[in-house]
Amino acid sequence: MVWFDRIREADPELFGMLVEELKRQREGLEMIPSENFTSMAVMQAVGSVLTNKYSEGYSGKRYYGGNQFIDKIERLAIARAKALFVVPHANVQPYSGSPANFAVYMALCKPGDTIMGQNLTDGGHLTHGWKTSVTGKLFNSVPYHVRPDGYIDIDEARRLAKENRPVLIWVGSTAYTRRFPFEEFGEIADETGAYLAADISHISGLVAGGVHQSPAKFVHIITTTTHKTLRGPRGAMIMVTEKGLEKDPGLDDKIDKAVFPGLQGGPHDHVTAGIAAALLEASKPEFSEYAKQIVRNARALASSLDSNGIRLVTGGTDNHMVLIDLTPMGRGTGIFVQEALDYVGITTNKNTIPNDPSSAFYPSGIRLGTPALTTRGMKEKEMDIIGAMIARSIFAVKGYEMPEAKEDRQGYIMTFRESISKNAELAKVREEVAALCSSFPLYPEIR
Ligand code: DSN
Repeated sequence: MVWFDRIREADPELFGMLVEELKRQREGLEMIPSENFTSMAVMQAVGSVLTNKYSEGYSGKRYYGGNQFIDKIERLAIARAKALFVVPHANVQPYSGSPANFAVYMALCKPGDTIMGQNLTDGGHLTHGWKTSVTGKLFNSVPYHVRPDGYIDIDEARRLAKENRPVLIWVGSTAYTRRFPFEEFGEIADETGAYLAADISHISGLVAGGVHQSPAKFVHIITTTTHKTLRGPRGAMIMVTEKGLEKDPGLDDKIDKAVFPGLQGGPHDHVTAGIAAALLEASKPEFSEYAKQIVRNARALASSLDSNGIRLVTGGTDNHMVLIDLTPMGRGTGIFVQEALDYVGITTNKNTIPNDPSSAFYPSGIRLGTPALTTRGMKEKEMDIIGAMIARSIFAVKGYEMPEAKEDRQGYIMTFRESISKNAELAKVREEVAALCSSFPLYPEIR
């Protein structure tokens, strides 16, 4: 198969860029925990004729004609989502995670209402009420935190919920490496009358594969993106649970109306087809094995980092993610480590850690994940090697620390960037990364 042949003919400039990105994905280690490699089936669904269609509304109730096949495809995606996550209602139209979460607010809250979510710098997500997100501006956001050991402080969450009586509580986050206490949050919601929404964007593939507890019994609503551990296209879903319908029999309708016409226009039908394809894949025994391997790999990576002298938030992981605490290396060193790792071909992201002594832009952590490498076929043996390579890269840039004075920072970063290309240890790791990647071909069908 020659994948980009028509683009090559029609638009050589764009073709060149696509080829470069494919090469980057093939020749590097993709370790951003929210990224993955979809199957060719998912990519073909997303690149299909469905991108041509408009279909505002829902199956059987559309505003445009010609939707007889779109209706079938959307119903298929919904049926698969309901079966996989064992819920009575699913909406597969949200464009991505942030609009999905905002639709939940639109369905349940009025401006000024109190909401609760995990604090951003404690691992939470922007859309769970952080001050720079519209969700922190429109609503009275009362964040809960993690304890000094890095685990969610459920006692604080309970106390804050009782004191503040939120309309909506979020459980789920983007930089948390332990099991989410869904059951305890369910009790808090029951005790305070709040709606409880689980945002399982990061772990939905682990839930589908049976390696993380499902929140379905404990929460009213579940949101998830579809492109992280679930390994589908970029999109999202909102699901309503049995518990949600018991609390509010009109909740399914409220969610649907909030998505359309409340927030969005026409659904991205090509993505809906990709979601349907991914959900079928996720229902198979091979996917369960994949999910288990993601977690085994994350544990092996954590153990390798630990034995190579790298400190981890909470000391390890229960899921697909590891959060490195770089504070022993100095203040605000996440940017230096991210850039050094980029140089050697390991793609990660700098991230805040709980009680970060630096800022969100120059944080003191690095977030790593194993979903994409696991898709590529890597196992514990490779994680052990990769953990050691990451530790060597971190120590290779030890001593670089973000200047206190803001005006000195850009110049310092420029000097650092120049130094990377002259660093002999990083050059060695870069060669080792390239050799490792060449043994795990990515998308061999694409040429
Ligand atoms: N950008 C996503 C992540 O990386 O976790 C969250 O929105």
